[in-house]
Amino acid sequence: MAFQLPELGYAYDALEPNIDARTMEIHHSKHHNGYTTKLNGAIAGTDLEGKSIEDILTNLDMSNSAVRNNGGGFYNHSLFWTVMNPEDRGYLSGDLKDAIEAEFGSKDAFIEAFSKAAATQFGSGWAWLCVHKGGKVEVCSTPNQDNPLMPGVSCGGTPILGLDVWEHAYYLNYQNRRPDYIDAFFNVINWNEVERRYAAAK
Ligand code: MN3
Repeated sequence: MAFQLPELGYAYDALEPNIDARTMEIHHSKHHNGYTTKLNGAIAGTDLEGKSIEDILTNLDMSNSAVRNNGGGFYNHSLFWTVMNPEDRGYLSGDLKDAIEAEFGSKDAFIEAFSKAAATQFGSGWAWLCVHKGGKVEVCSTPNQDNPLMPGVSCGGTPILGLDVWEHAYYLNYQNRRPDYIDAFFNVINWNEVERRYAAAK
């Protein structure tokens, strides 16, 4: 069964004014669709065909650039759409709130650390909140379409919140103002989904 482009779960304009409809449409229907198609092409007829994306990335041969770039792109965007929600955002609470406060001191200090990771990732990449077995959380960033599941990247654990800082994610609306895009992201985070992912991964 080939990988399928997942539905967004909301309309392209649902995250406005924080993320504009045109950006969302191109990002999902062109960029994410492209990663999905190329991933399927890269694994067709190999022993990776039929494996889960988590299995593929966790055991990835990092010299396999087609699977690294497109498998990462498929997984990262699939996560990204779910951690944003125009209506049901919830709020930081429960065990995840406790873990974030234990690591960073406060929600605001976490936001500062995550925003810094996103702003200082040079060129294209992602900022992440990851959880390690036992529940400890970590903020980091990765270049291109790499992610924390892959072997030998700068951070580990399971990503539970990710922010795309490729220019294609914000340039139409924000041009070079990546920090404004990062601030806007915090207006649309679906904390219920992040917390669900935390509970499943810790
Ligand atoms: Mn992207």
